[in-house]
Amino acid sequence: MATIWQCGRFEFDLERPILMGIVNVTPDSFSDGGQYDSAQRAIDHARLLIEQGAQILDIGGESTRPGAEPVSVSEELDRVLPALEALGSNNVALSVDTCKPDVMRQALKAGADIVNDVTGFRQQEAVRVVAEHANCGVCTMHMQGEPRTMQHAPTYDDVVQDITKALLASAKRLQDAGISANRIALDVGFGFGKTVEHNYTLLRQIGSFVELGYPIVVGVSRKSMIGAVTGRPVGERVNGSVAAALIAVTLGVRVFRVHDVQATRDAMAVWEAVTYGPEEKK
Ligand code: HH2
Repeated sequence: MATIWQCGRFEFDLERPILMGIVNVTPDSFSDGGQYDSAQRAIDHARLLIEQGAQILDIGGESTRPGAEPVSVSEELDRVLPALEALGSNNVALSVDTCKPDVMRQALKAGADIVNDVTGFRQQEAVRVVAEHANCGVCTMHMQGEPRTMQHAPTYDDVVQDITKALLASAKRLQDAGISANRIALDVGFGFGKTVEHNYTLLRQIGSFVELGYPIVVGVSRKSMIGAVTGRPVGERVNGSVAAALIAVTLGVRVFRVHDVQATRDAMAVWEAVTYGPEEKK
């Protein structure tokens, strides 16, 4: 199991769980419903997530939900750069959620510590951009197909084996370009070209991904796999999402991409108290 994750200015000790708070600077993300569609609102929301205990902010300017409108490079930069600039002095790592090499390049120049690519660095240019940076973290995620069509009958021979192979191939491409293994985190990509059954098989067996030796990022927060088994709409999936994160931490996952930082933090505090002994907070 990985013990550290090198992310630009930060080196995360993966003994303890790390929360990556989601900051959407998009008018159309499925879960915020456009609430944080301006940079200023996103920045205010990010500050709240920091107070609640986020150690990483994952800033995204393009929704990846099925059917979302594509966004140009300049529009995406207009959304994410003000947030990166405003949040750079908060002692929190800044991640940029993008699959565009030009956005990655500008975001890294503006101080981003992590590049999170939901397409798993499919574009060789994206690999080059992160390889040129001395020590940024990278999160490479598995997605079957393209966002617009990925939920049309996704199929696998063996979902765990197939995704393991794809993630190891992605890590190898990054390492072949000169990125050290301790900078690379893997993410199975819950909901990205997966049925509810696939998602729960992956969660049940997430420990086998932990054994690959890279930090594993889990992003299940408010997703349809939570809605599918609770019957709850997006705004009422916090309890189910926290339950899934808690299951993942017991299986060795240490990095959680979440909307509900406070609720997840509290659950992790209880897990840490059981695992390491209680530290009382006044
Ligand atoms: N999920 C979304 C976006 N980025 N990145 C990683 N590494 N893992 C994920 O599971 C993941 C991700 C979902 O994106 P979107 O549909 O825009 O919704 P939101 O950003 O509100 O989660």
